[in-house]
Amino acid sequence: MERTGFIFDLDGVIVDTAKYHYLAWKKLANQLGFDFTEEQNEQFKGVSRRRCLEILLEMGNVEVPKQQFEDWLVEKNTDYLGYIETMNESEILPDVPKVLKYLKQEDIAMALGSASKNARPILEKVNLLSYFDAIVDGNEVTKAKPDPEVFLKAAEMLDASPENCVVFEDAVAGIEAANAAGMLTVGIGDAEILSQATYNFKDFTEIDLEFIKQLTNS
Ligand code: B16
Ligand code: MG
Repeated sequence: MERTGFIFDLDGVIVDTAKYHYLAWKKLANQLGFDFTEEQNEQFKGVSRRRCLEILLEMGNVEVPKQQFEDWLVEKNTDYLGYIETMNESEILPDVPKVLKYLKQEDIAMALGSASKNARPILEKVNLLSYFDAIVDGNEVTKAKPDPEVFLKAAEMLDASPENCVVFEDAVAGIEAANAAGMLTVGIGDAEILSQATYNFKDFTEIDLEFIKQLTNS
């Protein structure tokens, strides 16, 4: 079946912003009197900011009044924005431009499907915004991954039917969401963790253009 819509997650697929999310969450955890490890940060991948804070507070056994919760959300995001301020093209993950350029040249519709509310400024900073025909991010969805909403919306905006779409994702919740949307899935990262994906690659350096070509024609 011909794939007419290519949908990409952002954090962990196009750029490695997980490290900046980690630093900002760690700072907040330390401030609240407990540590937060990189291993624990794995659970935060693809998860909304609000849900991440809920999990963080559960980890630290911290009970919090509603307004304080909102303030910490703002504080974490302010720190995160400070980290991503200086991002540039050098932070695009290896061989991602190779694939985006090929698809653009072939006139294949592309969308971003991300849980992040900061997706647009990040794409601008790394100079990739112009590749995307549609951006669906954390500002546009009401139900977070693993709900398929983000990807179904992206398909709609690309005017492609879900079964004609392929999704590139690094998070378990993202693969689940794309599978639930009836799309073909490409897991980027650990194949064991992302075992529900149709195809698995460690990163884009493992993906050759022949594979992408097959997806667009098969
Ligand atoms: P923000 P993705 C996700 O992006 C991140 O993986 C996740 O760690 C983060 O909490 C979430 O975005 C929300 O990000 O705080 O910027 O709105 O992987 O779906 O592109
Ligand atoms: Mg991700």
